[in-house]
Amino acid sequence: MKVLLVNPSLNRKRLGSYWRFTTAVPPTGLTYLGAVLERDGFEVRIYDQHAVHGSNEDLMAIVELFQPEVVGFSALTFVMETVEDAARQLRAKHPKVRILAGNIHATYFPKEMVESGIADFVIREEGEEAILAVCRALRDGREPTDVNGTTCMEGGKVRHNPTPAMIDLDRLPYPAWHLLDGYAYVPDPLNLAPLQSKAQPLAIQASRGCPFACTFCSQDTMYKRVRVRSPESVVNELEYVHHTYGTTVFGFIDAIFPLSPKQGHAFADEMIRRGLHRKVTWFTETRVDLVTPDLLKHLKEAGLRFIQYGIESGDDMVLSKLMRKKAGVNQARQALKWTRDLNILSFGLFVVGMPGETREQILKTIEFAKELDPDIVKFNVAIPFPGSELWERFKHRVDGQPTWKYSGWYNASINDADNILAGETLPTRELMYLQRRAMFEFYTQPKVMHRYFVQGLVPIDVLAEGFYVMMSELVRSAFPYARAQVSAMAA
Ligand code: B12
Repeated sequence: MKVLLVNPSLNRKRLGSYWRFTTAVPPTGLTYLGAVLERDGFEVRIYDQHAVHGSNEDLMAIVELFQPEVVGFSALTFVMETVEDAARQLRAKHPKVRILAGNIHATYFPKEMVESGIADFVIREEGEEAILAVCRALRDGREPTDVNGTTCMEGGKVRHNPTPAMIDLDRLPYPAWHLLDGYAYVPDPLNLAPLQSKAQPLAIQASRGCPFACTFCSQDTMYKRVRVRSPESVVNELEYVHHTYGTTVFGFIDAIFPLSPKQGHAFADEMIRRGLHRKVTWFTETRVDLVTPDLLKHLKEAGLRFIQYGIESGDDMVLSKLMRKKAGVNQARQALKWTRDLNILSFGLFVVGMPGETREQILKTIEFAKELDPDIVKFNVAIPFPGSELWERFKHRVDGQPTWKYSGWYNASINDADNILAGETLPTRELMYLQRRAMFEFYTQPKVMHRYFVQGLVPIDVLAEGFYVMMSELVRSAFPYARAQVSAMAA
């Protein structure tokens, strides 16, 4: 039986020029699903529509060619418009195809997705065991209405089957990377020169879940318990993938890696003991309060070249009260200094526009980013992601309306009417403008430009593209903001 798994595209119109700059990182969840299905004899293809900026017309052409019995969508909140449209087209053109949906958005809106007919079966939380059970039943000609971890329609009513026990990570096969042959992935949005490699950069996962509960994140509710693989098992996989696919650059996709100095040191020891630190380099995302100079040094010896830190804000009150981050600005200062001293590249991630956050606090965050001086930064506007505490607090505002509508945040023409947090934060247009200004202010600093242009940290084509996107987004957001200011003054 044939199964097509799809990583959907973001909506081009909503994204504006950011569309050209969406990062193509391998969809690891789909390669895990592909691996369990192939092990059971299914014929699997992955269409990474996101990576190739593909359309639903392209998807229909692939369905026409491959003729799958099952199509499964990776349904994150931001891609729901694409999924909905694709499902509509599939129903019209290929009515026999059974549609599955998984990932975060499907996990939190299973009822809505099956009732509206977008999906026949929603697979909640981790997908490996449930997708196998659903596909096996379909292969055997049975209707899989009773599979644990799924939601579907039965006799005109929604059937919500119980959530199964969490998966033992050590029993999973390695991701089926061959299913992504032909796609071009990059290790980070700016494709930093020291991280480039001839072979594809691929992903590795050492844990699922997160022990922290930041108010803007859904990781702690999507995976209710943290599970960590042994360092041996992780290094076995790295070694296997390196030998099989020639991979020399790996990215950890854990919420946090390492979760503790103990886990980090044990992993580094194992990498060095096997000599893998001479063959591969890797990057990761962690917290500023979980690193020490010793740990960073050891990780660097083991191949670490690039760290992403969720720094979020330059104001301790925002960090502790509004975000419940449990890490402060001084810890960020230290971590960034240690990282730079060791010549490890860094990526600072910031969030602006939390409910209750003031203009002054946002401006402070912009200054703080410049002071910390990571190699790359990204400022996101706070979004109430389904599954997060922020969402729980404000979801009543969108009752009965399509939830994905409120994911159009990066659209500079968005106004308060489309903003679920309107009234709780700065006016939407001002927030959009400040976010774009933050990027502009950071990237146009002479020291940053010097690093990029003179030292060649960022490839020239990416630089040109990046500057085009940054300028056009700044202009796109500045006009509506200025207009709003003028009408406020007139009133
Ligand atoms: C790698 C990554 C990406 C990759 C790959 C995304 C993908 N679709 O797989 C890329 C770069 C493409 C990406 C893009 C985006 N991402 Co992203 N990404 C991540 C990251 C870091 C890891 C995800 C991962 O691989 N996990 C490991 C695998 C094993 O788990 P998984 O993906 O959850 O898959 C399991 C289940 O969800 C389920 N499942 C998943 N898909 C399917 C499909 C079917 C049919 C079934 C049955 C089951 C199923 O089974 C899988 C195996 O158990 C997470 C943060 C994190 N640390 O988790 C953010 C995260 C998922 N991304 C996020 C966001 C916001 C985005 C973007 C919108 C960013 C942007 N502004 O461009 C885009 C969306 C584009 C898209 N097409 O999905 C949010 C999602 C929030 C939400 N509610 O939707 C997260 C949680 C980060 C965050 N906290 O902000 N992302």
